[in-house]
Amino acid sequence: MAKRLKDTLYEKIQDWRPRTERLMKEYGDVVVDTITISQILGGMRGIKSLVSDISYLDPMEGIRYRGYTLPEVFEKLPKAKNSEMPTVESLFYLLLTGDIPNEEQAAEVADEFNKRRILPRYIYEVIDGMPCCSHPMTIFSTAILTMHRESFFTKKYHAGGLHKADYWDPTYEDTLNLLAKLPEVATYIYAKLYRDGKRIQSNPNLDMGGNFAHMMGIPKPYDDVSRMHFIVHADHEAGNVSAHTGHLVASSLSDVYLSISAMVNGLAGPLHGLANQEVLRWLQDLMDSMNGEVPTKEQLSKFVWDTLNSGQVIPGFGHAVLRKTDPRYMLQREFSLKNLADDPLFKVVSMLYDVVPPILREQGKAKNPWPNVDAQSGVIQWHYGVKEYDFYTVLFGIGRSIGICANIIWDRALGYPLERPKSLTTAMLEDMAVGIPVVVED
Ligand code: HAX
Repeated sequence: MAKRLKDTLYEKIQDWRPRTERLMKEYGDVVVDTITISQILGGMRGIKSLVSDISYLDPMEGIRYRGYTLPEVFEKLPKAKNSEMPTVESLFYLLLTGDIPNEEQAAEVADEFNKRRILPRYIYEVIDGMPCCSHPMTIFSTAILTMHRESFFTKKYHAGGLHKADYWDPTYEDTLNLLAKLPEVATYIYAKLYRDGKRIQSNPNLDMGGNFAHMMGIPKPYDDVSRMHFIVHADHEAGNVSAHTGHLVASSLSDVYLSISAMVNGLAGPLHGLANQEVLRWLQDLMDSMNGEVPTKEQLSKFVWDTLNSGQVIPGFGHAVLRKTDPRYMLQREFSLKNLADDPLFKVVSMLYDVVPPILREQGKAKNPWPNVDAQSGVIQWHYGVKEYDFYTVLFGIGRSIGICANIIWDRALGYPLERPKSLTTAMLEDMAVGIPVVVED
């Protein structure tokens, strides 16, 4: 029988700890980066100040999970039954341990999720009790926050006697309990908001992606859409708003319920995860202005310029780190070319891929004119009948929780401390700037 995930993880943690301890003890004074005023005032872009071994984002290549590119992840992970897509459970195993699981190891995660997926009764009541017109992300965050009372970590911590070296253990239990429940929470929010509360009971024989599609009531290949969606959104190294928020909040020893609820709130901003909703809203405005006809390239260019000239961003384009087309966009585009090539909205998205980058270049502001993950994801949802686009970021939130929880478990295992950078005043920056010659590059 294969070793259980938790035992494997414990061994990995034991092996890893001396590396972090050695860096801290023997090399703590090694300079990693220097910081400029424009970085401090410019949203800390590019400052190397976080550690994550779960994923790494190369500006030209895109994201790697545990050293694997996304195409490698999709190729190597065990597939769901009757499907081309890997299971989300196998991705969780990879992110947590760094190993590609075999079928049996992936099945253990699926089994753990199945045992833990039932929602406490009060979660339905909390969702039912939310005021009218609450955004699905607000409801999602609130539901997760409310489950804080379930936290093993918090109970054990307050009971006393929980050794720092063991913090990761109840955090692992909280993580499995939370991740298992997110599809149930999300599909109930969907049922409540858009289907008069008529929810579909989950099927314990299905994997997470399959079960999510089942609870949404959408036939194949939506199960593969869900698997792909959760996997591509799982992690994007540690500095983006959602990942950083999750890490920051967890660093105060808030449990995963508090931390993931907070990260969901960061994801809900239009410059981050909400961009997938914004893309669809913007596309709908475009289609309305075209009376539903697919626009010509000239009409599309004019619409893009009008958006820019009115002081708005083009949603789904640009990135704080990436400097090429997002591989997450490309993976979803390949799926779309195979499965929804004739969809009028997808045709427009394809045209935007040609039209927007030269315009953003001509405008000369965006450092990266290429599409990001959010330019594609909503169109696929729309095609399969999920047309309530303010729900899209909830789907992103399920995926992103997987990576952030894996990071939080490792943060605890490696004993990362409370995060507390230092702030300065503008006057202090001015004082530092005076008398220091400005370096002009050739
Ligand atoms: N449309 C218009 N202008 C854009 C732009 C876009 N898509 N992307 C960047 N710019 C502008 C910025 O607003 C900024 O303008 P100002 O100098 O007037 O402030 C200028 O170009 C320089 O920005 P940048 O350095 O290239 O980009 P940032 O790191 O500051 O911001 C963003 C990165 C993703 C926020 C940005 O590209 C953007 O707003 N994109 C549109 C929204 C979007 O798609 N967000 C999702 C990103 C992926 C993600 O996190 N998903 O969850």
